[in-house]
Parts: sequence; structure tokens; C-alpha cells
Amino acid sequence: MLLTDYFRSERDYAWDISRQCGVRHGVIRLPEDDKFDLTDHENWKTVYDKFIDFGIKPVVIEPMPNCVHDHIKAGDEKRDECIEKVIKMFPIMQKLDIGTICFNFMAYIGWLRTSSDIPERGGAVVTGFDEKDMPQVDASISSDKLWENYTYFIKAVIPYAEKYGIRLALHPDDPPRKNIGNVERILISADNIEKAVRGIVKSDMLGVTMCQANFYIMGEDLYKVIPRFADKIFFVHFRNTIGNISKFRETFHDNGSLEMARLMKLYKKCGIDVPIRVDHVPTMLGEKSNVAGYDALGRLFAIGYLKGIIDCCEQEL
Ligand SMILES: [Mn+2]
Repeated sequence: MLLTDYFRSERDYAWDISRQCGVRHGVIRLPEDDKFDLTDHENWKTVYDKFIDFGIKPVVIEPMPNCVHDHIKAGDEKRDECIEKVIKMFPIMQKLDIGTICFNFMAYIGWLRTSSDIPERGGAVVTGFDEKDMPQVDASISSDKLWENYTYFIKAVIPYAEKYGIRLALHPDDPPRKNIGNVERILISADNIEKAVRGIVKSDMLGVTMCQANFYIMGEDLYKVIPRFADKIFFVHFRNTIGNISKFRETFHDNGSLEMARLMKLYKKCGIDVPIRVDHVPTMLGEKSNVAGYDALGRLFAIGYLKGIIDCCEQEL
């Protein structure tokens, strides 16, 4: 497994935490201001060089930038020009040797939690979801329309992903519920994800981000799902959780329902050797939360824990 971490494009405290923990490869979020042109190599190079100078080699783009992806998911009048922009990202990524992009297909609402101050071990706090507290949503889209928009997008971009050798790693919906109000969701079961990555086009460039906790919350058996998608897992979100589709919360990486070391052994047994990063960490004592789930101290523990498990699985006696 290739140890990575998630980096915003402007240097912050988390950059130093990761670098000091020994992370050398980055999952990077591209700048979201209007000045950044997704289709311009020089714009990318400026961001890329900042990471290289810091000692981090970018290997994954996450997420697909919302400025283009939102229109593609909604299938609105800007969809085609946005797809053109996505296609123009691929040769730039190839030149910079960034081989993977993580994308989702949740329209209008991204990952959703209903609270961010649930007590975890020793007074740390985590985010969680409870269907009783589901927010009101103004937007509306049907699952049929989403499948149609997904199919349109995949058919348009896969030939170029193949031409430039870019792997598209589809992230499951979070939470993987049938709907949030009138916004339906489609990537909510292993069968639906199978259909999305094998049933529409056949391509070695189309696969899955194995966000472990989401598959668990779907009610899937990870010990079946990971082998089933072995050839399609392009990227792993190493995440733990407690609960079910109605009510769940994040945990410290060693304190949830998923058996993290066993899962790592399973990836190895299945020959899965891809970028991996920790996901959704607790906010710890004294930390002012910048983005709940993505604070620095929780990552410090999570990265060390992940690194230890990787070493333990890779070093033979
Ligand atoms: Mn995830």
C-alpha cells in the first residue's frame, strides 16, 4: 500500500503533521478559487511544485473539482462544457504523473452528518449521522436521472481516461442512503457500484474508492466486498465507524466496528497495492475544529496507526 494523506492546496498545519509522520505521497485538493484554471498546465504546475518542494509527491486528485462536477452530476446546461474541462485535466495529470482521481456521484449534497460534537474516547469529539435529524433539502433529483447523468459522463470521459492512463476511482455515497429528502442517491450498495464500474462501460480505468466504513454502513460484508472488487479498487479510504444506516458515528481508527488490521491483511492477500489515506478523524482536546473530521491531531494518531499496520502486514518474520 502507498501511504498518502489528504492535503488542501494551501499549506496549513496538517501539511506539517503529515510530513513529520513520514507521509511522502499526497492526495490533493485543487484550488477552488476562480483564478485557478483546471485546464491550464502552468496553473497545475504551480500547485504541484509547492508540494514537491515540501517533500510530497501528488498521486491522487480528490475530489473532482466541484466547479465542474456539480454541473455534471445535476446534468444541467453547463454539463457539456464541464465535461470538456474534465477531459482537459487528463493530459495534465499524465504529464505530472498523477494517475488517479477520486470522484463521487452525490448530486446537490455531499457527505452529510447531522452532528459534529458526539463524545468519543476520553473526551474527543466526532461527527455522526442520525436520520431523526435529517435536514430539509430544497433540491430534487431521481435515481433514474442520476443513473442517466452518470452514464452520460462515464461514456464521455472514459475514452480519454484510457488514452491518458488516468484511473477514475468512484467513491460510494456517504451516507449510502436511498435519499436525502427529494435528492435520491444511487451508489448505495455493492451491487449498484458493480453496475456503475462494470455494467456501463468495460474499462481498466474505471474503478472504486474503497471507503471501508461506507460499505460497512451499507450492510455489506467487507470480507466479501474487498475480494469482489479486488481488480477495481484504485484507492482506499481507511476509515472506521460504529452504527448502521439509520444512525452512525465516526471513531478513532482503532475504536470502531471494523477490524482494521484484518482488512489490511485482506487487501494484501487480494493483491491490492494502491494509494491509501486515513479518513474522518476525531477532533482532540484543545483543538479548534477547522473542518470537522479533518483536524490535525486526530490525523497524527490515525496516520501513525495506519503506518504501523502497513508495516506489520508487509514485513515478514
Ligand atoms: Mn471516504
